[in-house]
Amino acid sequence: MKYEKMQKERIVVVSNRLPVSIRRKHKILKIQSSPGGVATAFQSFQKEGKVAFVGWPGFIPENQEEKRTIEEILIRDHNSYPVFLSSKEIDKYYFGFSNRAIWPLFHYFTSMSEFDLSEWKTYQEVNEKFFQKLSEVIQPHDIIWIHDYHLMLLPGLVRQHDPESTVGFFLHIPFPSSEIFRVLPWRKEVLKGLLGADLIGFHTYEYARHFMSSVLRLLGYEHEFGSVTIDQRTVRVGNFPMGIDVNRVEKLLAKKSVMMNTAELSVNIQTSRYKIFLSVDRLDYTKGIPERLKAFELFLEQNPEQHGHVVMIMICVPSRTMVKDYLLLRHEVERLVGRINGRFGLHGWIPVHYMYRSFPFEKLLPYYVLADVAVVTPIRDGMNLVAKEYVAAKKDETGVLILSEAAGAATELGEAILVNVNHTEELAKAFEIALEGDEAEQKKRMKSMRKRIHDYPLHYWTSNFIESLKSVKRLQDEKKRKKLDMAGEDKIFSAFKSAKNRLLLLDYDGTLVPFAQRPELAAPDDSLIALLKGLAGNTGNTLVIISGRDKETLQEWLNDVPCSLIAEHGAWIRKYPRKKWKMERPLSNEWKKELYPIFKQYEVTVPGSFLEEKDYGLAWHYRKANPELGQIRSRELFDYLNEFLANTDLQVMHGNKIIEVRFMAVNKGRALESFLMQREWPFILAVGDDWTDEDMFKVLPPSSFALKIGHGESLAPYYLDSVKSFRDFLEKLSS
Ligand code: GDG
Repeated sequence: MKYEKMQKERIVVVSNRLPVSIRRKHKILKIQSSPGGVATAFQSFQKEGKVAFVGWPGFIPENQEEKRTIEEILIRDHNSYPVFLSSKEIDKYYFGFSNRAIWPLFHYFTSMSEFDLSEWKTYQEVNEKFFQKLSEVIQPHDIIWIHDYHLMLLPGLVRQHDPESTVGFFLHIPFPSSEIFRVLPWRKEVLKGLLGADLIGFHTYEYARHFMSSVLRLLGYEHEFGSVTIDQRTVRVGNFPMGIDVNRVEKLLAKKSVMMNTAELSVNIQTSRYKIFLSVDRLDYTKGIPERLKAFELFLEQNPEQHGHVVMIMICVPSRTMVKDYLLLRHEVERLVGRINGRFGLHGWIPVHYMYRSFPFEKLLPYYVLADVAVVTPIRDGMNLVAKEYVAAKKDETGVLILSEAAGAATELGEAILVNVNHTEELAKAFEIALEGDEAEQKKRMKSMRKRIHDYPLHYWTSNFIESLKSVKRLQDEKKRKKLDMAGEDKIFSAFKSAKNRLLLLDYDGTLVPFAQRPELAAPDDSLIALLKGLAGNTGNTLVIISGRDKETLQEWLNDVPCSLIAEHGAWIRKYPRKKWKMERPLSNEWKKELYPIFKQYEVTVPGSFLEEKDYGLAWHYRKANPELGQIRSRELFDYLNEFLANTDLQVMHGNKIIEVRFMAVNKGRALESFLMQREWPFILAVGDDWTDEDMFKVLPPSSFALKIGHGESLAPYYLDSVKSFRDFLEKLSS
């Protein structure tokens, strides 16, 4: 189907469900927009007609005619483009792969994850189906924002068909540690699918870190400053904690009907008589509902004086009722509620009020307002908006929030009573603390949490994500413009010619010579020596070769070239015409004792790899190892060393088939200081290929020229594809 063309920039939001609900009542279709959720985040865009939605309408039409009618109405009245799914597809893609494989796995319930090939296939097919619909809807300049774990292959599909498109992806649930993620049989396909996006957002920094670590370990793409470069395309990974629509909450709180509901509820639940504990969640095993009940039971056991004075109101919203584990959970919860009420209930007092139903938000809000304590205890939760809604509803700054440390929200709401939900005694104690705590202190905490949720409301999340997505796009465009073309070359050549004193700073491996199987095999060929001699022989030129290699090798290979040498990333300098090496600053080697056995273990267990000991560095080379094994083990070692060396002055770098540890204080930038200060340089050219060269680019005066060999993020304003093209450039420069 072809749709009418839009002229303005539009955000196309793709998610499993559309923000509308459809019901059939007495053979008549009722279509309603459902407020709340992700759709609210786009309200301001919606008013200006700048947003469209693609998703499943949650309804299976009876025939083609009904399908067409629904589609027409949804597009006309709700800017919504439906993807119709069959009941088999819903069963396998939604209840199956999404909710029986991904949901438990990503929440660390590994043993509950079921991996079924036919469900995975349907998941792929449904993602294709979403893509088909999207490709009918999408127009040039649209921004596509894909949501959540149901559609992790979609970014990749969009990218394959339209390499230029602008695609963002946001995951609403946790991204697990790579140890957990790799359990998934189709892990690589999922990662590749996600990496089709330009920006991938998570609720917390932790999830973003887990994702990047999985990308490194499973696909071998490294990340720098929160970006991954894939086939010359930069993908940014970031954390965008989702806020709530504070305005909507406040408006509702001021609404007469809500105030009346609140007053009425206050009488019904007898707030003058009881302290109210409240929990609100979908009935899901990740939400820690049995854990909360067991802790409440213990609390009642340990605090008989509270009998008849406290009530726990539990609102459990029916969810995924077709999945077996949810049914079992419901039985478990109802059994526990029955047990507690049977054990402690007195005439006229029921400790747990359990409601298995959902409420319109206006009816839910009074519960938040009246609750003395909100108990939010997920075992694992991407963010948890209930915690934030409770805080938003507490206009008078009373109330206490008990919050699981395993909810994403805990990173923002640190003033809550943070608990480990698996520790029943600790959780039971938290109930006591919430009741007995100092009121002034509680108010202070609530006040500062309220300030935070006001500072980062839902529309901030939306605009922040969209702005970041646009900025990645700008960055990608800039990068395309950065390739050194004829005009760029001419600019460098003419600056070179008109300057009398020129400083040339050239990295060695990956810049002047390609990488070889073993480091000792990358010796300079005759034509390179001739080229360097030619350059250095020109009296206006000061040539510095600046490398991570040991000083002996550099000396042996480049002794005849009249140039200065910098070895081990700056630990050693030999300034032409002197022949003696000088150490930049006193360094200790104590650390090697600690790291040597770790490196040695990798040398022994990865055949073909070897250890190189430098004066002030240790390096493990795996170029000659079995490529797959080398890749896997190197990522593991890199990750491990990164953690191991945190808070030390040592740094681990993952170079080209090499893992190296060196001093942070020693870097190519520092090593250049004395050269840069030696005199005024009307012309400086610095060239390098990896991130150790970025330290050099950082210290260059603004008028200098910097050139990166290869792709990837760089401070250098220009890049060239290969060593060969750089050698050609140098030939032209020296001729
Ligand atoms: C996923 C992630 C992440 C609840 N009962 C009723 C009702 N609700 C509303 C709440 C709240 C929302 O549902 C629940 O959001 P949560 O964040 O608590 O949890 P999930 O549904 O699991 O959501 C989660 C979220 O996505 C957003 O990224 O925070 O971690 O798992 O807004 O108010 N709303 C109404 N009646 C109810 O009975 N109307």
